[in-house]
Amino acid sequence: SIDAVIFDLDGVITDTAHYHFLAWKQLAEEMGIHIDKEFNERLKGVSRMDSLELILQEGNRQEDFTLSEKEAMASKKNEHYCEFLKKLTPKDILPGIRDLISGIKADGLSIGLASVSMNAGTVLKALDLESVFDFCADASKISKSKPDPEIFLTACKGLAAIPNRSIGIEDAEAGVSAIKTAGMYAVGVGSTLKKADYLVNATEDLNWNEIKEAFQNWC
Ligand code: B16
Ligand code: MG
Repeated sequence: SIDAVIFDLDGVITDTAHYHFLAWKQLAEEMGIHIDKEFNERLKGVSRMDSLELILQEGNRQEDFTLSEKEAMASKKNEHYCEFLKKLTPKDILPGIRDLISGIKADGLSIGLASVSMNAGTVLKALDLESVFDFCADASKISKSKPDPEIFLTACKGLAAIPNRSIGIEDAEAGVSAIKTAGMYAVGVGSTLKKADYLVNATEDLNWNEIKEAFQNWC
């Protein structure tokens, strides 16, 4: 049987992944570094400072800045990002997510969040989804970002759920790896996530009854 379902936030519940991209792009361009959507795939689920390192590497600039300069750059990115977040409303919940949550709740299962974002609380509030989650594992509760399994294991623990009886839903390669290393069942959103146990193209294709059935076959 299933203990819990644990959601990634950015890219699964809402498309803040796009806002992260725009904010990083703005910062990168100020430094003459070009990043595109394909490169952005590598930033999904990766912490703010680790994302900055990847961008600097991309532009061969990783040796050019001190730690405090990097911290200033990361805060600047976050300011750009928070500007975008002001526009976020419950209408920005991705298609299929509300029905999925209702199905899980109707079965009496726990729902958790596994987001390494320090803005996760602000995002959930803007979407009016705070009351949906029985436990939120966020940046304040972990020390390693995805693909480390820590965030998903922290969420399982907070929900008193056994990992191999729990489902994780992710849109990022690093996130799917984190779910699998945690020993959970991985639902991937996005056709490139080949390591997922169950794959859909987009959130609107997430069907709770089908996921449950696939999970039973995996057990
Ligand atoms: P912040 P998730 C992650 O959230 C994002 O996917 C990633 O792009 C971002 O850099 C990271 O959060 C940190 O976010 O700068 O807001 O602390 O996918 O784990 O929900
Ligand atoms: Mg994500």
